[in-house]
Amino acid sequence: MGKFPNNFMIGAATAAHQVEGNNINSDFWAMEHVPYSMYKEPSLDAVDHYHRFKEDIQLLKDAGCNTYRFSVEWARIEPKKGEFNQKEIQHYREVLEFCHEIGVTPIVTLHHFSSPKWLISEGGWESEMTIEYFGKYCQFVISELGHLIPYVCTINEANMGKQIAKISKRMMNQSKKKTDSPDVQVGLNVGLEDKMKNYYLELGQVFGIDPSNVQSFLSPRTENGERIIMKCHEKARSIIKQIKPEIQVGITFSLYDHQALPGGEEFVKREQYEDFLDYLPFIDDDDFLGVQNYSRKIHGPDGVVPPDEHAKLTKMGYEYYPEALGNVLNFVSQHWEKPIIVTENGLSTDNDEERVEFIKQALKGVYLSLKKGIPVIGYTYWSLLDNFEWQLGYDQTFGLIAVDRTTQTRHPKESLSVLGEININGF
Ligand code: GCO
Repeated sequence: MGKFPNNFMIGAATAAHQVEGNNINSDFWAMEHVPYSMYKEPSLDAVDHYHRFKEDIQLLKDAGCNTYRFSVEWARIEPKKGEFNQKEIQHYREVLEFCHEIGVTPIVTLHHFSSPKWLISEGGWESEMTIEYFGKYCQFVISELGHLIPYVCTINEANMGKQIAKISKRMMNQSKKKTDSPDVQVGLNVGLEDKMKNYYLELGQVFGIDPSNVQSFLSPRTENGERIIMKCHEKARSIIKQIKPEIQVGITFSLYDHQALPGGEEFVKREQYEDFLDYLPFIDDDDFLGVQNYSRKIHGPDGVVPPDEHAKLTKMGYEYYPEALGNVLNFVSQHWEKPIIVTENGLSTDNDEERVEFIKQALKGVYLSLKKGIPVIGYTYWSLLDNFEWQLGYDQTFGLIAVDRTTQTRHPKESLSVLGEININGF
């Protein structure tokens, strides 16, 4: 069919907490370990990428890919407020130097969901002070490592807190409705509510604050929290540009392909506004936009319609729909003219042939977008490795490389070779 331009970036993405292991000074480590934890299991050693990054990045390169997106872990760099750790900076310096040495372009995310535990004790992602704190962390990282970094994503999925707020509102409403009816599920819901309450009580103790003030990055966010996140982004961008103006700076958003059935058009418009258009004023001065897409959402006259009974689902439970990516690029390009990097796209499946098909389809969407003149400059598949999928633990398998966690042995999948092959020879 065709080939991507020579300077097009193709590779895979990870996030520090999900792969490195032993992120002991982070809020997630605390949330995973309290009694009544909502996490299926703790991250522990994860896939030991902290010690095995060379092997992992080399596998990506050997397959034919040229780009690696990863995150620097704030909780490692600043484990205690104001105490910046040179040893950890040295670690990320080595990761970056290794990328350059073997000809892989690094894309660095400064914040990918996890934060230092102390930040949450200070009010977390609803506190004005976080703007200053985040700025200082970025200043330190970029002063030390900026000369090795061509692309920075300041914040991963900046719109996530809003999406989570919507989901938890929907869940609360459903559980209220159920308590009114003699439904067998009532027990389950009441049990869940009790568990949540106990969980938050424990978190309050661990963070030393009132349970209602525990605001990690994935907590439901208020409008004020939304503003704070975007101020953090603006702060980071201006600091980066002061230190190293040539670094290309962007942010990433989680973007569904919203589709309307007759009567669902208004819902689509609203979701597109809330997910993306709402943020445009804050990213006007960015150099690129990070698009993260996994599936579509269909809206009917009463709101979201579940996938039809014949639809193929991924292991995460949402629809297998690789065409979503091309559609999202199309939508985004109507409002954004600067470069776009697909910073995440992928699926969890135990059937790697399915992953191969998904990657081919999704990349065709990217290729056709490019042909239409949409300035996409890169694609990093989520994820390089099977890893810690937050609350769902290690059962999910998004990776191009499987990992036997008892020995930490890597088993590259066919999909890794296919991705590299597309980079080298096209379709
Ligand atoms: C996200 C994060 C990743 C996830 C991935 C799969 O998009 O939620 O960036 O950390 O692991 O999306 O769910």
